[in-house]
Amino acid sequence: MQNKDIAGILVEIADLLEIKGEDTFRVNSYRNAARTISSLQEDIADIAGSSGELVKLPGIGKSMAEKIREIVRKGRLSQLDELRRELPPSLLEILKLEQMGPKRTRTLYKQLNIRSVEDLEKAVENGKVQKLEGFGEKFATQILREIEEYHRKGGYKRFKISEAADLIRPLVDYLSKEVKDIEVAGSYRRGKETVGDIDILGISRDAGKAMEFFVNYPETSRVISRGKAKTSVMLHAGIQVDFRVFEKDSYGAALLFFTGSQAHNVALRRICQEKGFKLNEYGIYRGEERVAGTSETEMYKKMGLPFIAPEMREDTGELDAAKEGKLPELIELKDIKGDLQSHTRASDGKNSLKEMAEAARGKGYEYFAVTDHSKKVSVAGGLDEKRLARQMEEIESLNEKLEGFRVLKSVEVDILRDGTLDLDHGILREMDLVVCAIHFDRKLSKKEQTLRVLRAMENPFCNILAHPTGRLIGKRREYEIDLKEIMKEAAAGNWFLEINSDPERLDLNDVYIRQAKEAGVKMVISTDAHSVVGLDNIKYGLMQARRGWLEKDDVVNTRSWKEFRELIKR
Ligand code: DGT
Ligand code: CA
Ligand code: CA
Ligand code: ZN
Repeated sequence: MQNKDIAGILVEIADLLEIKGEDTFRVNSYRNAARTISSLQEDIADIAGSSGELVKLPGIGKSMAEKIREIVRKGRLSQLDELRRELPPSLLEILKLEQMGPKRTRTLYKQLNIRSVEDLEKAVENGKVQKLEGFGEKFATQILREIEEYHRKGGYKRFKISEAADLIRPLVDYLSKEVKDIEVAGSYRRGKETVGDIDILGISRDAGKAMEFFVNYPETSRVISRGKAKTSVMLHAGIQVDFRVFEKDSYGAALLFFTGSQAHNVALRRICQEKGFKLNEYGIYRGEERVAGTSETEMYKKMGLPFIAPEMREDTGELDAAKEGKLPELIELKDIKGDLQSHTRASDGKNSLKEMAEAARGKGYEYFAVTDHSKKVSVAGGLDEKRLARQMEEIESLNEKLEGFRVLKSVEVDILRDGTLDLDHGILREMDLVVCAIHFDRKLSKKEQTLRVLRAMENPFCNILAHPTGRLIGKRREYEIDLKEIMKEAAAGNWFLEINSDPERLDLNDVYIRQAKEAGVKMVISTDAHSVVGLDNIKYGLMQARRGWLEKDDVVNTRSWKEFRELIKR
């Protein structure tokens, strides 16, 4: 993480606190710290190892130092996550407009409940903003011009799949009260890591009534376009939703069409043309006669194809595979027998070992690896050999009580700059499983970084390389590393690459997953949960695995612990 990224997080907190109306002194402490960090010559991440060094910097006190250490360690700050939950994140989009500072944003939010650029545009057009003190006609003209520019630049961000999921859940609940068979299509159904807009389909005989119900959804900020077949709205959260209703007979065709991807659709249309059919969102036609349309399966069948899972519909070879009967049998949630990365209160998790273990058991798993950080990650309360030994005893006594379930003694050990590990080999040898990861020195050259990882993974007790590229979606790029080389060695060396299911990471991503499979690499899907709730993220990792065409056999934590243990022996 670079200095400017860390400063950016602190500035965002300052902005949000200011919008919230916190006192100036507190707000400024974040701005001052951000200023110090961005003007610093050396890497703040390197100083952050000891809080003693940090507090020597101007404008950084003890509690600020703690926060900086948390950012360095996790790439994010829980305080910011909380603030974003408290205030609509779309307020920050408003702040990007030059005319809008935190004070103005706050006034409009408090007085007119303006939560997004969309809200603001509408309120200005309706003349509401101009009536407030300090805004006026001149402001109105300028801001409308600026918003126009903002739209032209395609100012809307893509949403992380988990963010989209949180917005979709209540919306689907709401729509289900009026419309039957609600389905979410588009990139969301294909399981893409980010979603541009939300596409929802439903069955209704009375489309007008369905649309009326849709636009009355309380989270709607603006109706973009309204018709009988399709209506689009903007939600307060700043994401567009397209809602379409169909009749039963064409519902399969609609679902197929609006799930996409567009490239997949184009390829399907070609197949239909070759067979003398016409394809659209209402069905497959021979002349005027509809010959398929009710279900996706029926549609594919008419084209001479088996059902293709939404995650594979990207026109990256799935149609040839389907024609040849060579589609993979994609891994499913029920295949996963255990989670292999998790943190407890011993390092930076929120729940105790026992709580995490019980929650994992409640998911129907057979085993569960507790992988707290090692000591190098001191900001996360990383464990040294002594504390780890104690935790291992705790796990052993817990295991005696948990029948048919096993907590694995494990650790997320840091790979040091020179490729050595952050813990004595003596203790690593005692573990059931060792997960290795990079959290520092991300800026090495590609060659150095690759050698560093390979050197670490040469250790016979290292089993899994966690989050292999280190990226955070929308926040931090991957570090330079030769993944091809890593994959080659992993395939030969009997160690595994992680698919980290944290929706901010999704690392490996879908493209790398597929490359890894082709290189003969086995992978694991882990949550990296820092709380009981985090265990649910497994579904996001699973979707990426499916997008990477993985089958049960490609994923090691679909094995029983007994088989698993055999497999990791080196
Ligand atoms: P997104 O929203 O950017 O994350 O990606 P999608 O895939 O959800 O794209 P979206 O919302 O524009 O459209 C949803 C699906 O509808 C898309 O995957 C395929 C289908 N679709 C939309 N427009 C067209 C089109 O002009 N031609 C074809 N063949 N399909 C289209
Ligand atoms: Ca979409
Ligand atoms: Ca759409
Ligand atoms: Zn990690």
